[in-house]
Amino acid sequence: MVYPTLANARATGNKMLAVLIDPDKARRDNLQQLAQYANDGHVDVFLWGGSLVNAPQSAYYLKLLRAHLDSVPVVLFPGSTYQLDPEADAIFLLSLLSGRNSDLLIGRHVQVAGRLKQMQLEIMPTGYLLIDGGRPTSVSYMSNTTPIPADKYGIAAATALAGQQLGMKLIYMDAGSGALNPISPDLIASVRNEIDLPLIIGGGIRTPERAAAALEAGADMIVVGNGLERNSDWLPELAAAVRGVSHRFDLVET
Ligand code: 1GP
Repeated sequence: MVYPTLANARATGNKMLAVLIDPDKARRDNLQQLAQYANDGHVDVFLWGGSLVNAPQSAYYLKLLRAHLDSVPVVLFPGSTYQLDPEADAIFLLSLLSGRNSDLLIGRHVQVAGRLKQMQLEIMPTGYLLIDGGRPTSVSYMSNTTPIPADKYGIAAATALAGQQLGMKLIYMDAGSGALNPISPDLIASVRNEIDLPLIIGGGIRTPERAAAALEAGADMIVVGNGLERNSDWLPELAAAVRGVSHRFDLVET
């Protein structure tokens, strides 16, 4: 089960690192290398999903990744209902709370509810918030929604809180894949202070420093996709930065 680990991260300050793989951009050698890093203890969770579903080999690549992993879970982060796959361990069942597109708040969920039940994945109801990352991203375009402006801390915090009140189990704030600017520490801290749920932050995190800044501001798990797609050599350094923040939390606690 993935959720207890996330809840524990929130409770203890044991920070987590997720690597996002876009099935459309997956490459065999990169998947194998990422799996190796994960088996060596550098990755806590893989996320699997993207905006397009062109690649005919997507299901095959997910199987391949699973075959190479010892125990690290794979969570679906679906950009489309076509990305549901029973081969994964769990799913972030996203409601795009920052938008006003009813299809992404409830419509598509209804379409696939029966199918999802049959798959027996661990389902994590997720309040998903898009934050402006300095340039239009695939997800804002494809979802036909406007991200929350990067300096509207109150709106972001109120949106996350509404998600918690509606029964979401976690909040994922995303500047979108390839965002120019990651979500600022001040905005992360504002949301963190308003909710009790695990908080996931992604979009534009391309350096260990950016990862550490998001975690120190209150993220429980960060997500890195784009920055590892072509070159994953820096993953151990990234993982060390994540562990470094957890360690600092330990020192504060003791
Ligand atoms: C996007 O949060 C993820 O949904 C990851 O973003 O690809 O910019 O790392 P990047």
